[in-house]
This record gives sequence, structure tokens and C-alpha cells, in this order.
Amino acid sequence: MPNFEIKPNILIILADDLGYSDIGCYGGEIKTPNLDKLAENGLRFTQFYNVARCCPSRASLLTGLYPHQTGVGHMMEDLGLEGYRGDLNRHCVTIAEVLKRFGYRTYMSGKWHLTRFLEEPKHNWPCQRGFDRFYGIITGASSYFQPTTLTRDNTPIEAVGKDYYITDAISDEMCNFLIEHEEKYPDSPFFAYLSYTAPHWPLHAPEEDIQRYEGLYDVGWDVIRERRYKRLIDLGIIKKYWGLSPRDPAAPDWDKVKEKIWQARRMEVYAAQVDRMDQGIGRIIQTLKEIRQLDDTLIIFLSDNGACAEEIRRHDVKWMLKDRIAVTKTREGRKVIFGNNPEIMPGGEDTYQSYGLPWANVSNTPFREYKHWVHEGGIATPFIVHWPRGIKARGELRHQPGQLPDIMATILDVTGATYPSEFAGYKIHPLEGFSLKPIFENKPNGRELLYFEHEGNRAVRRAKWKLVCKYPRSWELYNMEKDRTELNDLSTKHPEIVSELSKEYDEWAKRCKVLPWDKVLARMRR
Ligand SMILES: [Ca+2]
Repeated sequence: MPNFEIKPNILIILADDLGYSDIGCYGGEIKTPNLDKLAENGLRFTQFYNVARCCPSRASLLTGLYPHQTGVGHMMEDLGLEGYRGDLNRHCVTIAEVLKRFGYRTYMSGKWHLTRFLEEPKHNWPCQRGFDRFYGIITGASSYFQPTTLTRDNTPIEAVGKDYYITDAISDEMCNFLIEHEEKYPDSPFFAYLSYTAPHWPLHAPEEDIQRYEGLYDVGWDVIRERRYKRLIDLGIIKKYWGLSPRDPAAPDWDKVKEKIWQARRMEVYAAQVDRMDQGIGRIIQTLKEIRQLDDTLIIFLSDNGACAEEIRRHDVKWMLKDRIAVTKTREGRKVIFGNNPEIMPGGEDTYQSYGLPWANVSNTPFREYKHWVHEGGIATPFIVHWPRGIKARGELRHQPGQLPDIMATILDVTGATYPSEFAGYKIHPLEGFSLKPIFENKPNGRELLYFEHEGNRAVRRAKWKLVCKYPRSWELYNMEKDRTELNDLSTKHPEIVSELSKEYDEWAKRCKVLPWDKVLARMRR
């Protein structure tokens, strides 16, 4: 049983745009021995869900609320609507704010993406939202070699060295925070939030890591999808009677692909980005061992949304520069060439590409759809929990569903910290999450409903039933016990369930400040 006289440390590791089956312990061929080891000595959840996009997911994860309640219902722009301010509001508290009041030291290394203010004011930068120390980027993406909005605490970092690579920096800065913690605050527990930018585009990776994957993807996307599907079944993560979703019709037959070398290289670079992240996680685990805190640290690993099918075009450079997520020149002054171009191999600092729809389809095996949508491919994440002192089971799977607000609820439960009804003079929305602690012991935790909305894509899940729609289409209904890959729409067969669940959705939307997407769009176009 957990020893609650010792408050456990908390480490949340968040990957960016990682698909359901990319890492080894979820069926992938990418080498992730450190994450696999956490899974072997911990638990893997098979039905944990994010909310389909970077900033809304981060808002929900850190506050225990649904994104629109925090003001981050869409992206980093102020639409003048309560749920859509592009800036974390004051009616929510972050895990860091809660735990700091409860005697924790709080550290963050990685991507923030919770404010539209990239320079001033800094009221919603990490150090003003509960973190004692911060290293990372304020914006939503960047060059891996030359990041924009790079900041330490509240101070911008103007330049980086010639060997700089952001994934390594995020890992190493976290190691330093942990070592400093042990030296200065050995009697305090810590909350550490490690939010990698990997493997979000652009495809940037050290050549030595890319080389380790050379040739692996020459067999093409269909073969890799089949392999992952079989391995997921062997691991017990998915049921063998859930069919593999067909290849996305927008992805060509591999035999007909003309630019095979370029296509395979795209996935090699993506794999290298994930691999490098895992190497960093290995160094952080080693540091936790050295400071003798690994057994008393609850580690949670997940991804903020499903794999991303976005194709980068040449003219995207315009909005990327405006949002400060790209630079035009390398550190040596060479021009960066934007866009997915089969004549230019991705990976280096002078390229700015993405791996595209067909490989995202692989990353989300066995599911359909991608980041942005709330079919399973957009919202299902690997979810590893590792806590030797607090969880007896080793290497087991948990099939109970869970969602981002449950992370705050779990942390309150295992630390004994209380969730405030008021904070800094503001009234705080009641917590939306359910503690996962009963699930650690393989018991139900009482969560009956899960809800999703992003850009008009909506879903609600109650027990085995999932009602889902892809904007602007109408509702589809799936039986998740028999058909989690969403191949057999039962909405016409069970209109009464559609009607009940759509009512549940409407009530949630009203309570949680979610507006019909047409209304939000009208505001954006003004
Ligand atoms: Ca993301």
C-alpha cells in the first residue's frame, strides 16, 4: 500500500503529436526501451484520451477541467468568447499552483502553449502559473535546432550553441532541476512537468539517430500498419475482433508511390525524433535513481493528441513566422526551405517538413482519423503509469477509460492536496476529473461519461457507446466493446441511444462553455 506519510513526487511526461502505436510497448517498431521499461514495471492504460489538439489538451491536463472552461477552447487567439480567449483564465488552477501551496517544489521543462502573449504581458507564463522554475518555449512549435520564444524562467534566451537540439535540452534541463532540487530542497517533494516538442513537426533530428532507422520503412505504410496491428493484438492492447481500419483513402498504394526514398526518409526522421525523446527520458530516470527518488515518484507518460496528418506547404512560412514557430535562416546563415518537397530530404536544420497523412495513418494504427478529430485516431493516447511505492501491479494493462481532467484528480488523491474553490481572489470551477487511483488497483473509478469538442468535431462516450461526429457531418454511433476502430456506424439502428447521448453532450457543452462551431467560426471571420 502507498505510504502517505511520504508525499510522492510527480513527473508528467507529455509527448507532442505522438500516435497511439508509435512506441514499443504499444506495438510500434520505434526503439523506446526506457518507456517500455516504465510500462514493464508499471501500468499501461488502453483507453486513455486527450482532447485532440495541443493547447486545449495542455489546458485540460494542467487544470483538471475541460479546455473551454479554462478559456483555451480553441487555439491561441482571442475570439472575445468566454471559452475561446487563447489565454488560460483565472477560474482554473494548474497542478503546479495547487501543489506549490501544498509544499511541493515545481519544475517545468518543455513547451508551454497556454498563452497568446509571447512577449508581454507574462501573467500566464509558467512561473506566473505555479512553476518555480521553467525552461522551454512559450509558443506551440519551433525549429529543433534554433527554437523561437526559448525562455528560462521569465527571461528570453537569445541564442543557442552549434550542438543545440531542443529534445536534448529539455531532457538535460529537467535533469538539472532534479539535481538542484536534491541539493537545495531534499525534504520537499517535487512536481515536474516535462513537455517535449517531439515528435511534432518539423522533421528535425540528429543524423546519427536517423541512420538507426535507415531502410526500416522501405516496405511502405501498409506493411508497417499490419505489423503494428498484429503486435497490438499480441500485447493484449486491442481485441482481435476489432478490424484494422482501412488505409486512409487519401494515402496512395505504396506500390504506386513514386518518391519512395523521400517518403521512407520522412518516417525515419519521425522515428528518430521519438527515439531521441526516449533517450532523454532514460537520462531523467537515471537521475531519479541517483537522487534516490524513483520509487517515490508517480510518473505518467502520455501524448497531447493523436498523430498529425498536416502537410506543410511552402506558403505556410507566412503564418509560421507570424506565430513565431519558425525561423528563415540556419545558425550558419543558410536559407531554410519550407514545405514538403520530395526533392529535399527532411531532417536537417535547413528543412521544414512534416511526415504527412499516410505515416500519421500508421502512427494511429489501428484507428481512423488524426489530431483535430475526435474519432479514436485523434484522441487515443498511450498512457503509462509508473510508481513502484504506490502501485503493486507490474506490467499489467488497464482497460477502464480515462480522460485528461483525471490527472489532476489523481494527483490530489495520491498527494492529499486539496482543490480550491477560490484562488487568488477568483472563484474556481469545480474539478471535472475522477481519480485514477482505484484503476491502479483494477477497480472502477466511477467515471461514466467522457466528452470531447474541437473545431466542431464532437463526441460523448458512455460505457460502451460512443457518439461522434466529424464537423460538419452528423452523429455516428459505435459500440466500443465490439468495434473500437469505428468501422460500423450504428446510429440508424439505435436512434434512441443517439438521442440520449446527444442530450448528454448538449448539457455538457452548455455547462463547460462549448459553443456551436458555426458561432465560433462566424466570430473568427469577422
Ligand atoms: Ca500536439
